Amino acid sequence: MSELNNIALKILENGKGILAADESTATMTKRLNSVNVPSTPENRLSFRETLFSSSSMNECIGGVILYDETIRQTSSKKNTIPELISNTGSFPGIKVDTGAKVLAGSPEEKVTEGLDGLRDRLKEYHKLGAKFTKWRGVYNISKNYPSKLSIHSNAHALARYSSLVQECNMVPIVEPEVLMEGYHSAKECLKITSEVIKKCFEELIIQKVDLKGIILKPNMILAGDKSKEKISNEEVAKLTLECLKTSVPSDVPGIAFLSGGQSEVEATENLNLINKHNNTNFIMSYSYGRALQQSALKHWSKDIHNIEGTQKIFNHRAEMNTLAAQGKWSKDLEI
Ligand code: 5MM
Repeated sequence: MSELNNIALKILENGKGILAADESTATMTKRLNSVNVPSTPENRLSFRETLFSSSSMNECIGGVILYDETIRQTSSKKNTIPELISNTGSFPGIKVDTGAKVLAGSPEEKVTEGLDGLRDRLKEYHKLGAKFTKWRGVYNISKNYPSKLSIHSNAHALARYSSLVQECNMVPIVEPEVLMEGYHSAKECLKITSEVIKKCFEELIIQKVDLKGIILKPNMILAGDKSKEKISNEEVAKLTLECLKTSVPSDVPGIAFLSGGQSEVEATENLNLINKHNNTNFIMSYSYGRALQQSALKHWSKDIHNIEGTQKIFNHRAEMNTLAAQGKWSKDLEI
């Protein structure tokens, strides 16, 4: 088990974070269409390979979460994508859930599926080079939601998934995402997120998951995107730390936040303040999708052959977030 603890710590060492490049084909198609690039397997690979061969991979990106299509693809230099990532010193990981589906008994909510046949899929991913995995449960805040049923069902699935992943010698990333969409206040986000995380750990313990061999991927505590309330970045950091301090067992080695729709700089600034005030023993880093890729994708779409230009933009974001993961970022470093 100390092997899993070592992998988790290595992924997040020295301010390193995780690049979430595990968009399903449907999501990646939306992202590519938004910048007028056709979503073909070649284009999806071309953008991702551009990121995975950037120089910041070495110093900043401890792990990359892949999607099933990508883990099976071959780079332009003829090595597999997991090899390309491992050669930079980073760890390849894989999203193993099969998506959030309507929750029976509470049809306005979702439960994440993918447990059937998971043990065999994990063995295959492990052979393909994966060292860690990801599963994401999603929760909406509104008047009557999330329901106890959704909190319980998603926690149960996250725990069963984690147990199978550790059995197969990989580190599970546990991602309970309380969505930013909605009218809720930051205080409500704090209350719900704390409840959701506590329930996850209750279930993880029942399923005998070794907490030293996981990484938690939570949302930060924010007011809903449609709420009138505006809270400061300092307040986001304070509430986020309060939430994690009271709901995460101390055995957990590391926390890697999702960006959840925050702008690139906002996600960096909040992470920086969290680390400046970090009064816990947890490593606090990032596992960003949109907040690492947005500007790079925009630039790449203008000329997909301008690899260097795209890498420069990606490197900058990765470097800024790695500084933030050590509380060393400041606004004047942004270009
Ligand atoms: C990269 O996006 C992932 C979602 O893909 P699908 O919705 O297509 O399954 C997502 O799970 C991601 O890993 C996290 O939500 C973090 O991404 P953001 O953009 O919130 O940092």
